[in-house]
Amino acid sequence: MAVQTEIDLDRTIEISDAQVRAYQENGFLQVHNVLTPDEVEAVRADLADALAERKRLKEEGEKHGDNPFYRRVFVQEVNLWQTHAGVRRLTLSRRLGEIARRLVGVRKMRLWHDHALVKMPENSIASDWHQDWPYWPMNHLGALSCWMALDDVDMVNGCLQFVPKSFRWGIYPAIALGSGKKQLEQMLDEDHQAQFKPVAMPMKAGSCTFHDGLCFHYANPNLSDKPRRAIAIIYQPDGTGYRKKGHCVTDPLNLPDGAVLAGDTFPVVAEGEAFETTSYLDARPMLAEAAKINPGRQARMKEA
Ligand SMILES: O=C(O)CCC(=O)C(=O)O
Repeated sequence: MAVQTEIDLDRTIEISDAQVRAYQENGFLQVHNVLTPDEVEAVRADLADALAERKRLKEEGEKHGDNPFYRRVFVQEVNLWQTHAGVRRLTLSRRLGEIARRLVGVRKMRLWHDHALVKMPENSIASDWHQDWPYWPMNHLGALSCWMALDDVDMVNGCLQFVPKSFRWGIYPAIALGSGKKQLEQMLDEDHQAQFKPVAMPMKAGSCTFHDGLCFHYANPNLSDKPRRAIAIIYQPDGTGYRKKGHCVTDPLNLPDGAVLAGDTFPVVAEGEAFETTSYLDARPMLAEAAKINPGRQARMKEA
């Protein structure tokens, strides 16, 4: 039975111009106390309920079942908003959606998907350095994740770490998370290796980070004795198109290449006037340019 809790996640919170500038300059932003302690409690209960419900509904042997390392990175469940009313309230909330819209500077922001990311304590391995966008079947840049901590996080239990400005390094190949390989060193261009100065984001439960789909990020293994619970909600600017490639969210939809990702699966989460700050999307390299910034990286990946 789904737990229903009384919280109002449509109340928005103020994001300053300085925060927007920081996001657009670095490709990530930490925002403290986005959820109150009561809201964190409610979301924790909803998440536990949604995960239990999903477990009951699902057969064993899912997509990542063939990679024994994947579950050591994290237990991941995608689109819990579609099966649980409590999670839906958070995932579709204006509070989070409006921050995402403000940071990117677009008129309308849609959901891409949510996912629970629970890093279990025993036998845990790192969430390898990666960019998210290469996993997504999109033909536009600009999608971003809100990573909401549902436990206090630090370097011991696997807080996120980001590399400032790395979202301007272009598109690197998608790496196999949990493969246990040190792929990044082989993959990075030399100048990017020199600029690779990660920043850790410890924070309290109810605080979150937003990161661009091309920002390199990572988390240590969870060395604590408790699960590290988080839910990440991924947003895409309205008008983002489909790039034909396998993905659990779009596979059942049979979309034609180039279709706009809209409709009930990708609801609008925030909409409003254009912002005075120009959208940083305008200043981003176009997809094709970003992909060919350094063609040598593909070759190095093949060698690795
Ligand atoms: O939760 C983690 O450990 C990694 C999260 C991540 O890669 C993401 O939210 O994009």
